[in-house]
Amino acid sequence: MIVALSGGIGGAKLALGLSHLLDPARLLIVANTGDDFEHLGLSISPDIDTLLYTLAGLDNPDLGWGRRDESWACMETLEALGGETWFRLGDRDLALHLARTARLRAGESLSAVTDAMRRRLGVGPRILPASDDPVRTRLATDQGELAFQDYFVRRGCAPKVRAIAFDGAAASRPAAEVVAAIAAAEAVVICPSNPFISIDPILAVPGLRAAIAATPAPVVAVSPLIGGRAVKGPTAKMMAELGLPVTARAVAEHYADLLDVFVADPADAAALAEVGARIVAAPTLMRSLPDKLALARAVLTAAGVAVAAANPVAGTAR
Ligand code: FO1
Repeated sequence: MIVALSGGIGGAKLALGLSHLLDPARLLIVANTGDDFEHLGLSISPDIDTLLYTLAGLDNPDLGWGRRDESWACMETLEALGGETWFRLGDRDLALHLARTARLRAGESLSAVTDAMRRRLGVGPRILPASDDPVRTRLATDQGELAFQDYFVRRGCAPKVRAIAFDGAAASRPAAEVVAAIAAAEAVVICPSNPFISIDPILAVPGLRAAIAATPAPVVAVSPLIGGRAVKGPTAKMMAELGLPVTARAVAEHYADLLDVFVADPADAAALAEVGARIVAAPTLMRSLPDKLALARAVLTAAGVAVAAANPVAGTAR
């Protein structure tokens, strides 16, 4: 079993690449839930949904979130009725939130609901939240304490971040199977997601960081920065505001003792010489499917995992 920790768009891209190289039963994706929130009476889990849509081939290539072939009739109508439309929910995307919210209200766990949606959308690899208990990223900023989506969407990541906390993490328990899967893994992959708002909320679930530190499996992280710049999102800006050097090295050091291997873009690999982990240089910008396959292959090879020949696993999203 390869266990991949993922949040946001970059993580989902590598997860897609991995899904093409591994039989579905051999890949477990652990999703960040720190971005989750209740909105318009709906339980929204953006990073789970980005994974579901990406692996189902339904992701919106322009937005990076939500569904392709979307319509916005509900948002337009809600606007006319004076409802909140700052968080854009497409008509088809809304159906997923309605289905999830109904099942959660009926008492199903987030893991169970996510697995039901995965099967309905024809996604092969399992996707699990890091925890079924609520973990919510909150940011202390120059505009006060902000909930994640308020910071990220409503204010467009403009506030200056001073500190990041994960409400509920201390009381949260890892989702069933995640700890066992990590302990028995062939490899653990930390995807090129924002370390602070996508990976740290996963590592903040008691027992998960310890499980990763203790597993005999190689732990391989992929840098989300290229040449000191984030591929997408606020990673670089956030690092500067947190007083960290905006470098791949600072990311590797952030994961500290967890890493066996750190995969960085050739632009950064040279400056990573004496970092504790073994450094592997590989192009980390993923625009096309071949890019995603190549990085996934480099990651698995770095972890010593034998992968199939060039032919992608049949029936997986493009
Ligand atoms: N991101 C935005 O920047 N604007 C939006 O209106 C927006 C809506 C949205 C709806 C559903 C969903 O699953 C994700 C959505 N996102 C939106 C992305 C969301 O903020 C995620 O938290 C980011 O992708 C970071 O992981």
